[in-house]
Amino acid sequence: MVSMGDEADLVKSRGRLLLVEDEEPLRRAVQRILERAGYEVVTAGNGREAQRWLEDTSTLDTIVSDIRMPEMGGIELLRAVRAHDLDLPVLLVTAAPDVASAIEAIDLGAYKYIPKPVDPDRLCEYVQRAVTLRRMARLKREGLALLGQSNLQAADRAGLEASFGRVLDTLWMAYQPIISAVDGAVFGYEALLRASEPALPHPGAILDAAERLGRLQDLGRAVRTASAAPVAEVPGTVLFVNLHPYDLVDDALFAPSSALAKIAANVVLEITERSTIDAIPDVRDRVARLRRLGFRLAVDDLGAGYAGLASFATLEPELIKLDMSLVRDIDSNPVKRRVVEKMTALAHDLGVLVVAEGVETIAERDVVVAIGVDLLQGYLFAKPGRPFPVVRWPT
Ligand code: G
Ligand code: MN
Repeated sequence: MVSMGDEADLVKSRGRLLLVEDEEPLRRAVQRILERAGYEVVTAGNGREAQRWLEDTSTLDTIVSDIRMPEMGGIELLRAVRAHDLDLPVLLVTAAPDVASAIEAIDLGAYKYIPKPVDPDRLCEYVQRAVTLRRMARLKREGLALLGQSNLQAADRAGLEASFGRVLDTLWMAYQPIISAVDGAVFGYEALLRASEPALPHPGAILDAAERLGRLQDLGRAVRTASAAPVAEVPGTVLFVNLHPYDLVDDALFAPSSALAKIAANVVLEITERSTIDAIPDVRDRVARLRRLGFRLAVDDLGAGYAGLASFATLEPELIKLDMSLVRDIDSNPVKRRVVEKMTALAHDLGVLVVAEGVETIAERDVVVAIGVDLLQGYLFAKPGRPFPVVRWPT
């Protein structure tokens, strides 16, 4: 919470920024823009000079840094920041990010790229959002502390690393059946991440930790290997595996010798519509390579409230999975019903199969079946469990 003393400070400043830029005229210009927008700005001429501000990052709300600088560049600075502060937003300014530094920056949780020449309005907009994020992260930590929750250790890197290590050690996959809407026969199973680590109690928290620690690749590889194991023992079983967009830049995903690639003809890779994949370098080429290995693709969480159908156009999926928010109460909500009808018709025009996720009631099932959805998944038929839960078809 903001104490009274801080409130007085807030009137003076909208936030405290560290600006790191080696070209002095540009540094001055950007500083002026930010100060006019109401921020307090401290500056450094390169990453090394910036380091003295990192001893206590709690006084900073956001870093704005150039990438290419003498002595110590922006990516190295970002790495130094992440060594002890997991949520200080870092905005990177660059003329042209190359693929390698872009990947590393994503890995280290860079907040955004700002292209040069710097557009003042865009800069201020990004900075404002970053500062807000920083304050939200602070409030969340303080709130958790007040509640005495163990997630508090997510605030410090060592604690989070230990928790994440225990996740990798105890990781297992639950499987949830995906069944035919026509006769309830099993079509396949979605593998869902589970672990016994109290500090990271659900898949969202685990993914968040992996992202903050730059360990998404390790998590993705562990998930894919674990997912494939029981399925490979029952030949012909169709497996649905969730990919994080970041997995698409991991070469291991494209290795024909991987456990998953060996059963690729029976694997559907789910990629969520919630985050954009268009930032991934050569994404279309990567998708084509997955197809050549034999994988099918699904857009997950379709209609989850995020804009556009960007990943649909990029992936040209064989299947779409309608988000459970569209399925919930569809029997009493004509708008959802029309949306699902339209999406299903569109998908069928394109030869795409439609899965309805999160079906919980008989009434919901009956409506999506009447609409002509192809496949069903949800607690009504089976909860996720160890391989392989039995399906119910209640009447
Ligand atoms: O993002 P994705 O669609 O892959 O997430 C699937 C999640 O939804 C899993 O965590 C799974 O446990 C959960 N889930 C599966 N079926 C149902 C359901 O019928 N109702 C609800 N509320 N959650 C479900
Ligand atoms: Mn999914």
